[in-house]
Amino acid sequence: MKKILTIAGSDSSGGAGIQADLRTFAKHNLYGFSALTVIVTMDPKNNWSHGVYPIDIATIDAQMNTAIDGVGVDAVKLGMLPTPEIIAHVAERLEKLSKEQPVVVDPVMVCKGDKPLFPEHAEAIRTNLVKYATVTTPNLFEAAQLAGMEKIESYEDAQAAAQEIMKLGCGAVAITNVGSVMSPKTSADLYYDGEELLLIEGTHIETNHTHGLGCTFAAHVAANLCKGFSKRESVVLAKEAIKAGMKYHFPLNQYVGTLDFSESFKAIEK
Ligand code: PXL
Repeated sequence: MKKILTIAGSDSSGGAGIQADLRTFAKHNLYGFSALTVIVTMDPKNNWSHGVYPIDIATIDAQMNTAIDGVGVDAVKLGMLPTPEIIAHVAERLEKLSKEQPVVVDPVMVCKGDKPLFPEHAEAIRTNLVKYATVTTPNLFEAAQLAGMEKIESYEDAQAAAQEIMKLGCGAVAITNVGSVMSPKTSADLYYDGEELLLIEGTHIETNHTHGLGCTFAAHVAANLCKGFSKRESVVLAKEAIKAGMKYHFPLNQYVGTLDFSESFKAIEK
């Protein structure tokens, strides 16, 4: 039984974070477990505004000791790491681990909108974390931050960002939703590993039921790498799963919705 660890946050609404990761790992028939870095809440009485409650460093360290030293891992997925201190601690563990096991770095910088969680946060991810990624999976905002660009507004910008991100030392980058800045709009993702540049097509769906999509995509990439697929194949298969799940997106409440998990798994089982 292959074991895959997510070092990430809890999304109390269930669509993103470790909830999305563990659901995804289970469907891949992997042994998924977690080291929790932060708890995120949403306020139903206040326009679904987010609360971000980081876990203390000692508790995160103890979880990583349990999981990495005490159990052992075949792959690691990183999600929300809410402070530069937490990023530094996780990076320390990855220095050794990433030489032996695949690591997916989802450089989570925002929950909603385009404001980094903390001002120094994006910079810490850029300088400390991305170099350990077998594959990193930024969205457009995160890719611009990693590349030191103001904004990604075209396919050409996205290509330039992918080139810059590779210079940080990762094995490959998959920028999600690049199709949203192309004409006509699609949901295409851009894969680049330093040699091959691949636009992975997807149809644009007009909906705000996109909560947890980034986490779920990155979790599929990590699960596929854990099972032994190549970087490219892991990303292509992850996109297939997301496309299948988005066909049946559904609301969680008046504010957000997400993809249909069981549909996305049918794409894997094929
Ligand atoms: O989708 C980004 C994200 C990642 N991780 C956690 C979250 C969210 C967004 O809400 O809550 C824990």
